[in-house]
Amino acid sequence: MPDYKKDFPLLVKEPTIYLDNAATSQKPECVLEAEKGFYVNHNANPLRGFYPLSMEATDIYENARKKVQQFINAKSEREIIFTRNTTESINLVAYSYGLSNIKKGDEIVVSIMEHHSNMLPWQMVARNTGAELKYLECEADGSVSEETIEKVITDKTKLVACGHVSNVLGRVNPIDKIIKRAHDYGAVVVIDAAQSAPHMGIDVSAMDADFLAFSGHKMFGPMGIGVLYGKEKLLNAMPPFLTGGEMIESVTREGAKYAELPHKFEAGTVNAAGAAGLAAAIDFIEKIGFDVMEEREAALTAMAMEGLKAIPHVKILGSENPSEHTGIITFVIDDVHPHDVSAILEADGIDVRAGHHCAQPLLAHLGVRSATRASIMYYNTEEEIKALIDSAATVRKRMGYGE
Ligand code: 7TS
Repeated sequence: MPDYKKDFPLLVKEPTIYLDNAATSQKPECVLEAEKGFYVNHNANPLRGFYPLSMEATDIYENARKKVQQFINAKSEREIIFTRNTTESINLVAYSYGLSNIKKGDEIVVSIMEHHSNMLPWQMVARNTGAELKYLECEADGSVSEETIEKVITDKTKLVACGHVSNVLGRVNPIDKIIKRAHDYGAVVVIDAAQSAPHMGIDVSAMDADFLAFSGHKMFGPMGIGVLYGKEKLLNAMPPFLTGGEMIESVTREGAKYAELPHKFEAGTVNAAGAAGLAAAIDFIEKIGFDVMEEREAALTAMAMEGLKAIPHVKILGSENPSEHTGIITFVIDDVHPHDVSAILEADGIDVRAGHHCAQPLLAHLGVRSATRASIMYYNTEEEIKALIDSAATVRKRMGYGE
């Protein structure tokens, strides 16, 4: 197997076994160089000056937008808004689209699997408009049945918010069915692709999503740059989210004429260095190939699940089938708090996540207060997975239980 870690300076330098990739991925050298290269060679405020340096900065920023457009197969660059992260992208839709299009008597449907970032903004919209919030429930294995979709999405539904892949269960949601049902009733759909964008190709045109959000930092890019895709027709009709510089055509004492898309939604100085880093991350993904990444991740996930399942008192949340986990394995160990589990794994040099994973309603739905999560990226190795299994197998003993 090729040494995939060699592209990642931190993984070369640190002996740590990094299995918290769903929180943020490590960054390859080319991304670090692209971000640094912006400041070293092209630093000026983009979209403002007419001198060469500023125009170079603008080109880098706008070329990154083109790259994102192609990466997710959007029809136009005007449909790609740069934000700070998934959370900001979803809040933009909630404040701008939600508050101006949803009213009392309408229903908003949110899947119970959502990260708080794709749940709290809709609770806010419901509170502020008087609309009713309904939850799309899932089964214990994370599946969502067609009957559930048909029951909860009705002619009263105005907006559906759903994750592409759950950050706890790792399962790919039936978003084609959800989008089709929502569109049959004229509702718009917001897809949270934070956990899918790093692992699989996304085609917003084929998917027919109305809005789709993801973060650069989970897909090898820098922190502080995220994306909101929105259909041009919808974005055009929406009021700005934030106002101020950069997002205007002209301003008078009385008011302002806003800039055209996409700049209408990008108030203030933009994160051009972050955009350059994200563009480099997309090039990097395309060089390695999602097919190669998916194959590695599937093999490592299967190995981890098989090993963990064989340990007495360990229970994995979600599907039994490793191919339905997108590299995410969330588990509980009887009688041991996940914080203790993660502290023991940490003592063996393994970085995992413990807690509620910003998905408290999902954990409550599954009857679990908190859990430990290992999340895999293609650069992890069999030896690391073996270390995870071996360490997990000792947890109960090290906590003083017989077995
Ligand atoms: N949506 C999903 C599905 C996520 O997994 C996360 C972050 C977010 C939204 C928010 O992304 P941000 O970039 O705006 O912060 N998930 C995690 C996690 O699982 N552990 O740490 C962050």
